[in-house]
Amino acid sequence: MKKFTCVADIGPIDKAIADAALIKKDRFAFTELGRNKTLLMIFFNSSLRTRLSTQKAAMNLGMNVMVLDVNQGAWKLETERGVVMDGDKAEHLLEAIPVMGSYCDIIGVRSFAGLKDKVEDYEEKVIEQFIKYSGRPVFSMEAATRHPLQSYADLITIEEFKTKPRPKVVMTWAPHPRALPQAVPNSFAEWMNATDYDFVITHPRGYELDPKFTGRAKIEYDQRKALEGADFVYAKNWSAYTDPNYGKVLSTDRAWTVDAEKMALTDNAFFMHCLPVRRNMIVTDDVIESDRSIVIPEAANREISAQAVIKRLLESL
Ligand code: AN0
Ligand code: CP
Repeated sequence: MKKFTCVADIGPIDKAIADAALIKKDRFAFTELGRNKTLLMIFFNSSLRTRLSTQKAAMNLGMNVMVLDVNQGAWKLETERGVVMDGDKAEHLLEAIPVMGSYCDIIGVRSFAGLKDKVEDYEEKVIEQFIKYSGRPVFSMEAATRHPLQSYADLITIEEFKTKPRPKVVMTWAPHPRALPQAVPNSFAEWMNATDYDFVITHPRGYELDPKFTGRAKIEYDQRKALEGADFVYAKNWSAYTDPNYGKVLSTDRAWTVDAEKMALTDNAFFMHCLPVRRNMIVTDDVIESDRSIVIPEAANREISAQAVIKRLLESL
C-alpha cells in the first residue's frame, strides 16, 4: 500500500479486519519493521486522538516520530500557484512538501476542509499535493472529505461488539454550534458500504451528503423511525453539503440530540461517536456515560487502525 486516503486503498475489508485483530493480539510483534524509519505527522488542524494514537502506533512498530503543527512555529504556507507572495505567507507548500519528505520515510497529514469552496475541498488539494510531491507514502489523518483512520477504527469496534452477523448501524446527524466538515460521516458511510451491515443514515432535510459516499445506505428523515431496532447508533454533526448552503449550519435543533428516550427505541444499541463530542448538543450525559456507550474503546481502536495502516505502508518501502 503506497497511500491511504480512502477505503479502496485498504483492499478487501475482511483482510483489514483480520489485520487489526492480529495487531491487537500482540501490538509489539512487529517492532523490527519500523527500525530506523521515521514517521512525520503534519497537522494543519487540532487533534488529541489522532496525534497520540498514531504516534503510539508508529512507536509500537519501532519507528521514530516527528510531529509538526504547521500553524504553530512553522512559516505560514502559501498553497496557490501563481500568487505574488508579498503578504504574510513566507513559504510555498510546493517547496515545503519535498523538504519535509526528505526528512522522513512516511508522512501522515491532517488537513480539514475549509468549507468555503466545495470544489476545492472535494478535490482534496492539500493531501493530493503531498502524495504528488513528497516522494513518500502518505496517509490521511483526516483530509477534506474523509477520515479513514477513524472509520477503520469504527469498523474494528463494531466487529468487536456486534452480537449478530448483520447488525443495524444507524448514523444520525446531531446538532453542533459550529460548522464541521463532512469528512467523518462521508468516510463512515464509505466504510459501512464496504460491509454487509444494514446501514441507515438519518438527518434533517438539507443535510444530504454526497451520494458518492452514501451509496447503498437507506436515508430516513425521521430520526425516531431510523433508530428503531438499531444495534449501533453512530452520532455525528456535519455542515450542509448541498448547494447553495455548502459549509453552513442550517439547524442546531436539539430535538436531534441523542438522549435516553431515543436510545430506548433501539435494540439496546451501543452508542458511538468519534470524539471530541459536545455533551448535551450531540448526546446527553446519561447516554454517553451509560454502559452501552463504547466511545472509549472506539477511540482506543484508533491505535490499532493506525498501526495496521502504517504497517502496510512500511511493508511497501
Ligand atoms: C472534527 C470534524 O468533525 O471533522 C474532527 C473530528 C475527528 N471535529 C471538530 O472539529 C469538533
Ligand atoms: N477522532 C479524532 O480524530 O479525534 P482528534 O481530532 O482528537 O484527533
